[in-house]
Amino acid sequence: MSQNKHPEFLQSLRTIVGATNVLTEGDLSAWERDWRKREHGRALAVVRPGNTDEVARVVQACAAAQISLVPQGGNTGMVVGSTPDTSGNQVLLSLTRMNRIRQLDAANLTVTVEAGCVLQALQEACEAAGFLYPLSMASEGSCTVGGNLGTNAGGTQVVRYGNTRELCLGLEVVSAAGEVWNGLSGLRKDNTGYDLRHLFIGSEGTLGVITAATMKLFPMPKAMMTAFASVPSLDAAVTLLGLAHQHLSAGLTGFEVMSAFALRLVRKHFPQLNVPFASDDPFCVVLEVSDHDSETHARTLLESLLEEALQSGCVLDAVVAGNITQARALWHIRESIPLAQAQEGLNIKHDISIAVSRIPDFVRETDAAIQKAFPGARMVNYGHLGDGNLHYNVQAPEGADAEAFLRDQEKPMNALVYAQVDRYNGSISAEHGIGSLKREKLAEHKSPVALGMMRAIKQALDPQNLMNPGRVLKL
Ligand code: FAD
Ligand code: 2HG
Ligand code: ZN
Repeated sequence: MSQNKHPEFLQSLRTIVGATNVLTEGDLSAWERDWRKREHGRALAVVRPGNTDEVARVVQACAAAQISLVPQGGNTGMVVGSTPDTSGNQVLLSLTRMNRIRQLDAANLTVTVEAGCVLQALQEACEAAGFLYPLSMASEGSCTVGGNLGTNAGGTQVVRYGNTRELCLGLEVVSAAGEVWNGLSGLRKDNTGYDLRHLFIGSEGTLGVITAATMKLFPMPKAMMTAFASVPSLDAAVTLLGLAHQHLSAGLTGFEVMSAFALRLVRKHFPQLNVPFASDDPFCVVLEVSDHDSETHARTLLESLLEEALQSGCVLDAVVAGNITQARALWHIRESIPLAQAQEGLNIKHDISIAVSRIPDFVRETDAAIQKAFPGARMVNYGHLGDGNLHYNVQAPEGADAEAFLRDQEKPMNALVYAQVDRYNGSISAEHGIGSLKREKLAEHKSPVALGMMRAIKQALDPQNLMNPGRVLKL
């Protein structure tokens, strides 16, 4: 951090947001280092605006001084997109002071909320008013609505409610020129030309700063029932998913898969969590049913599904949570996998999507190719099977130096896995985004026509390239 750089500019920021909200000294690693500890950048200043007008004035000041900025919410992103580069010349714009729920419109089934609101705080406020805000993920205690929109986050309820994009009806955005676009209409129908909100959702802060959003709400289900089942193979997990769709239809609200090794890491690092089935069946599934009738009805549906699955052999064993505490405990096991991986050491992540029907073949083939090319590499395969989204992650061989593994093997490992993803017509980023970690890969795997249109949009909306430059696109 250099306090000698740009003194007049920093003074203008202090005038806009107040001196206590322009941080230039002390330990700023909470803002400067990414969650995975992949990069540690250096900011000119961490700036914490308190309202949309302040964001607009900060962006105007940056534009006038030709200083780029990086929007940040909870800094839980997985692809190094929310931290500054190492130049010490970027403003880190933290939205976390803007955390108000502006309006909950019960009749319209919408909530309008500021970008810095923590996801869990939003879920809880909606629940207190009798509504469900369904976006859910393990980082919900820290990630923010702005970050969810910036990355078009997915999570564990997408199979029923869709990802963040599908939940969003309108946005308020500060453009790269520092103008405020108020698109918080809350309309479910509005065909008046290009739907601008979709440009900003998933743009990872490269087109503008999202300051507020109007999001969809749902009636709170009367009952939610969770089961944890072991399955003999990924093919069986896919068969079970098909059965679950048939039995539960829109009542199926979660369907996650976890490999035996992923669960072994949870047992090792969080022994207090009581992972069911000590045996080493190849995969387990967490599935959830939500019901608008009654708990009895939900249980009957779930038990009839599991009965058929046990009889057909696609489920080997199953437990059904008896109450909400047990259900949370089962979900907690699944949600602890990324943390168990982090405890085990630095690892290579592949957040990929492939048509559900092709996932078993993909995994069979790719597992074999990896073991041939990287003997001993430990596959940590889990994820949102209901959405065709795997976290096809790789941990260094037992006892190996994880840092060296990452340094030497990440590139060839990515090349192998992403070539397979291409063969299977999949995506190299299902829900985490591109950030800087996958920027080069995007250029290799996206069509030149698509990349050309993306660059044209970036150029039109951010001609000075000041909004999170170097993320998503290589210009
Ligand atoms: P940040 O990390 O702060 O930012 C992410 C990106 O959005 C950056 O590019 C940033 O510049 C941009 N951004 C942030 N705020 C704004 C804004 N106001 N305007 C414009 N751009 C903005 N992700 C999933 O999709 N599904 C999961 O299941 C999931 N589980 C996770 C579990 C764990 C344990 C962890 C650590 C992460 C997980 N993530 C998951 C990744 C991450 O939590 C999500 O991407 C989340 O949406 C990021 O929110 P954030 O507020 O932390 O954003
Ligand atoms: C999850 O689904 C997150 O748990 C994190 O998306 C995935 O750490 C990962 O690879
Ligand atoms: Zn995920």
